[in-house]
Amino acid sequence: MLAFQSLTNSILLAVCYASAVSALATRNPHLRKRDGTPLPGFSRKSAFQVYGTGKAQPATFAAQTVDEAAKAFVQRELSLRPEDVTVTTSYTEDTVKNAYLSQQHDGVPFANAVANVAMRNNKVVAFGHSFVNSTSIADSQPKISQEDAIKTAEEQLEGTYNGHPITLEYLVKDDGSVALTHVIQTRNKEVGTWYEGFIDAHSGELLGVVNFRSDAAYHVLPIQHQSPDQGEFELLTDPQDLEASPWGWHSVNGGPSSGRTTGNNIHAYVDADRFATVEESASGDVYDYDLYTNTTEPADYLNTSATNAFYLTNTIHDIAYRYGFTAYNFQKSNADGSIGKANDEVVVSVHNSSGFNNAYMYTPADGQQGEIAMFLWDNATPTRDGSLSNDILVHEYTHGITNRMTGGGTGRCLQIVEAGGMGEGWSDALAIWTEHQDASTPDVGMGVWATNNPLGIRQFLYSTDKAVNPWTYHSLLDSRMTGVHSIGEVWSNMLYNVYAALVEEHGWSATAKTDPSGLEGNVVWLHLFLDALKLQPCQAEFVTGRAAWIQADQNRYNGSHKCLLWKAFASRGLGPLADDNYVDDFSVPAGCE
Ligand SMILES: *[C@@H]1O[C@H](CO)[C@@H](O)[C@H](O)[C@H]1NC(C)=O
Ligand SMILES: *[C@@H]1O[C@H](CO)[C@@H](O)[C@H](O)[C@H]1NC(C)=O
Ligand SMILES: *[C@@H]1O[C@H](CO)[C@@H](O)[C@H](O)[C@H]1NC(C)=O
Ligand SMILES: *[C@@H]1O[C@H](CO)[C@@H](O)[C@H](O)[C@H]1NC(C)=O
Ligand SMILES: *[C@@H]1O[C@H](CO)[C@@H](O)[C@H](O)[C@H]1NC(C)=O
Ligand SMILES: [Ca+2]
Ligand SMILES: [Zn+2]
Repeated sequence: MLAFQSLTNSILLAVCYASAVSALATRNPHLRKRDGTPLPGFSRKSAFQVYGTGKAQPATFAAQTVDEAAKAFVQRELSLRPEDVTVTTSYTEDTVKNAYLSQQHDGVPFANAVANVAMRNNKVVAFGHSFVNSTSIADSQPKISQEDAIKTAEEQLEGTYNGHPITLEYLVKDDGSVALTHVIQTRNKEVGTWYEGFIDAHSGELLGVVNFRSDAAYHVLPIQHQSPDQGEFELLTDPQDLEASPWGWHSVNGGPSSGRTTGNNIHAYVDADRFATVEESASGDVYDYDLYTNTTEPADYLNTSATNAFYLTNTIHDIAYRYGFTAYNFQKSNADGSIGKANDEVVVSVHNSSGFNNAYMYTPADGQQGEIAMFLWDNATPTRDGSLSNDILVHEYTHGITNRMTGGGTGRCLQIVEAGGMGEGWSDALAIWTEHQDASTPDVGMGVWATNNPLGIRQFLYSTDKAVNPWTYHSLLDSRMTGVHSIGEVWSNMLYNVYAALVEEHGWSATAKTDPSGLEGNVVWLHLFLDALKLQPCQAEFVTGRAAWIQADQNRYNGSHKCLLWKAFASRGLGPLADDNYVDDFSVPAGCE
């Protein structure tokens, strides 16, 4: 078990639904076959007008039913014959009457030439439409049979026809011409798709697809914000990185979505009840629990906490995966190609009642589930919640990364005190890496919000300035070094100095979390971080850890950052002459002066 802080130290947008009727003219770029081939979307921009208190209508209007009035209005506005307009549905709410209409030709309705009219006090208050004046309309008699259209739909949409009655509808194409289509629903319960395909009833081609599934969305504190006082909660749509989590965050090996905060990488649940995962709040994977405010008690925003913990730990899985945590990692299935044993996703206990003012992670060997316990912090009022403190979540999951990557997945290689201290240091360092929003390298603390203390839970802020953070290699002998967390402060601050030097020299990439291919300083830093874990020996020490970073740079970048790394480590006493006697060496190797 690795605690977040030593126990003695107890001082302590609109949502993008890919829905059937979208006002967006652009097509959904996520609509693809499983091999990545794009599918034709379904959308047509509508003209829309609102009329304030209302647009006056002829005297007859008042006596008409909602449907009659709306139909007559649309006919008048667009100079259409009665047989060209049909009311699809209508209803009255409070004082507003709403009608939805579609264009029609030869008795066949249009799928994507539609209108909506809102009426109030016998006036029209809003009107939207995507009707067309087309001179090229396909014949209303189909040439392709329904059976053939089903075959095409099933093949193209990689699912099975669900038996829903097939309709014949006109579909306006991008060029304004109008095709006659068979409309067929297909589902694939294994991969979680439900589509409606528009198959050209003359050519047999798939012309359009409606996706009934909403994108995954999570009401969370985005990872770059350390804690709720540092940024706003947002409803993030599809934050999963499909390169790192090819089945998303709720499916195992392409199986159906769990519909809950459980999946291939993470099982986030409440306290000790492993069945108490949070359920999606609407269709699709939508976890929109907007329950937190800075005066709410944690029990009243539990679902927000579990959603945030689920999002955050999955995101760290995805980032680490991109940078090489693909062996001995934590996944239920390794069918994505991960090396090692499966059935070891991380289970995260949110609002864990076994403690306060801390958090911890268990990392058994590859093949056994990791466990994270997130506590409440009751030294502030109202009580603060570790599951909303992104730095604490990253810190905990990173224990899993370092314990698994050092020594080949045994979970036994960061056991001596110095190695355990480095473990704490890596965890803080990676948390800070996720928080940068530009190339600046400010002084930064850990657990500042959770403890409601500007210094957070460490003795100094992390800093390149020795006046702010004085720790050097020799500090390991300091009387203030009372355990792994203090040792971790020294290591983490060295790594922060390395980070600052790399970013100063090579710039900063805003896309580093999902794109590890750049040569910017923050990208290089995270590559070296993970590469070095694989290289370093079991029970690493500062000296061997530093040697692993320099070797990692040789392996990946031909040693092009060698002198920069030496200088940064040496600035904190870990130069080439530093050895196990903890004497600071501020020199650099010949050739790097
Ligand atoms: C079709 O064109 C006529 C003449 O320009 C116009 O009055 C009418 O509103 C148009 N109808 C539609 C559906 O755009
Ligand atoms: C707290 O988390 C631990 C670690 O995963 C778990 O074993 C335990 O059941 C959780 N709840 C309580 C009340 O201890
Ligand atoms: C939290 O989620 C559960 C389902 O997982 C639901 O039953 C409950 O109503 C939600 N609570 C709130 C306050 O939304
Ligand atoms: C809570 O948030 C409000 C508005 O967002 C802010 O004005 C207030 O200072 C905050 N209170 C605390 C205790 O952080
Ligand atoms: C490293 O050197 C090799 C051979 O000299 C070269 O092919 C490669 O592109 C270099 N890589 C980098 C990152 O500089
Ligand atoms: Ca594993
Ligand atoms: Zn820790």
